[in-house]
Amino acid sequence: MSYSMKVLEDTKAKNPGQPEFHQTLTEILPTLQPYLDEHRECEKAGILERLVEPERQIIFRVPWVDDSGAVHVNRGYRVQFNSAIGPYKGGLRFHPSVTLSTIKFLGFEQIFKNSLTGLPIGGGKGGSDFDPKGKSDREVMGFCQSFMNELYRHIGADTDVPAGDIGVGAREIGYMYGQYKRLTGLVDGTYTGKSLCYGGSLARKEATGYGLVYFAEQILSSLKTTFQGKRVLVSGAGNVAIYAAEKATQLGAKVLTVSDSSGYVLDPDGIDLETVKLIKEKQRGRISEYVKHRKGAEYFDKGSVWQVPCDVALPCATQNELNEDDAKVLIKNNCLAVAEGSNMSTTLEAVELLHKSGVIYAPGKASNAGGVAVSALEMAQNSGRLFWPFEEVDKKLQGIMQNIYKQVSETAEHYATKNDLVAGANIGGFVKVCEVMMLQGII
Ligand code: NDP
Ligand code: 2IT
Repeated sequence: MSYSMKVLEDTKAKNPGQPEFHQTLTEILPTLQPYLDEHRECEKAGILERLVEPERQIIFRVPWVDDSGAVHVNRGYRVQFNSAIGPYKGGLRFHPSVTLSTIKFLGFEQIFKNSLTGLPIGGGKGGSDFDPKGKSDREVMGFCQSFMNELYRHIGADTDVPAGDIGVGAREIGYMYGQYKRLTGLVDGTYTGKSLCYGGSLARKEATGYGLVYFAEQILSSLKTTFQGKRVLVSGAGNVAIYAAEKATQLGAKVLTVSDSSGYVLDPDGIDLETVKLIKEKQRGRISEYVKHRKGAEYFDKGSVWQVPCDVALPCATQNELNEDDAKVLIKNNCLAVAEGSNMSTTLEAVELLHKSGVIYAPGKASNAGGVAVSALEMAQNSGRLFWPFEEVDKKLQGIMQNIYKQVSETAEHYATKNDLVAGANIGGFVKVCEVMMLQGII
């Protein structure tokens, strides 16, 4: 058995009941073998055994009181996975489905993603099974303050810098950063995705979605085409989805769909983003309300966006939202590319099918790295007490996404096949982390 397969089997056995973590290990570890064959010293140094074991996992109680006076207890997590190349960096997810397995899969992916950005950030992730949906601002504040009462002692500008993810946006970050400041007395920018008026970076809100489209633009360019006139499917209607749809539209594409966990909207005239922003960013409403604002649009509470014929698919909601049956429909409809905005959007079976059928598939750790990249730029601005204009951050983001595509596609060509962006992203992200782990000794 190869080194990577052995570590895969051992790690799965050692971490039972963590299906999402097993899935990311299964996707990543075997693809590293060609590099490990060339670099036998990695096995001797136990690189993989150390990589799959988080440096630290923090699990804590988060008690809070709702508006009726009832007491609730949620579970909080921060998994500090790997600090080889910089402070732990990664978002916090608040969603009822969150378990240790979810946070470990996201944290493991983050190690490779952050390395691909070329910036000095390690991998971490956290969150809670708390559901902010339907809660009052006071309840969300109470929860965030309680969450910080424990988390604050584990984070810092040079140790671990959290950010947003599903269910954590500017409101939650504001409440958490406020409490962090109160408990530590520090105003050191620990947290990214902050509002602009207290240290946030311009273009951070847009960064993941715009970055995704900049990455997909590179894929289309390799096929000698552009976004102009393309039919694009976007799933989700949150931060990543909205700004992916915005940039694709700016580049001349027609975005046909958006969705949330209740259903999806098809607008044959192209999704109107002002309407989506009003419903989702201002009213915190459901996407079904879209059809009240736009004639000709239809709402479906069954099925998925992937049934709609398209040229490019951009999943931007959550993990495993695109399965084998969806992949079959995309292939039948001659879709050119699937680029992930969400993390691990696509099941392993669907990825294999897309790859075999020649649909170019970009894994999230490469194509959605724009968010964390601009987070690292926010950290840089905070430590320099600087504030860069939108155009400057956006230009840097474009350069970073182009570099990631180049690095990933060249690595794929060297170690696997030209369009195997999975192998390219995994090996591309691994090399730097591995080299640093070798240099820093057995820790
Ligand atoms: P948001 O909370 O802003 O939006 C999430 C969207 O996805 C909502 O429309 C939500 O619908 C939908 N969704 C969430 N969970 C499910 C589910 N179980 N089934 C169906 N739909 C679901 O989150 P983001 O836009 O920030 O994140 C979206 C994805 O992008 C996540 O996978 C995240 O990890 C990834 N990502 C985010 C980055 C960022 O900077 N924010 C950076 C890189 C990746 P509903 O309202 O009904 O729950
Ligand atoms: O998955 C991700 O990369 C994020 N949620 C963003 C992390 C960050 O630190 O900006």
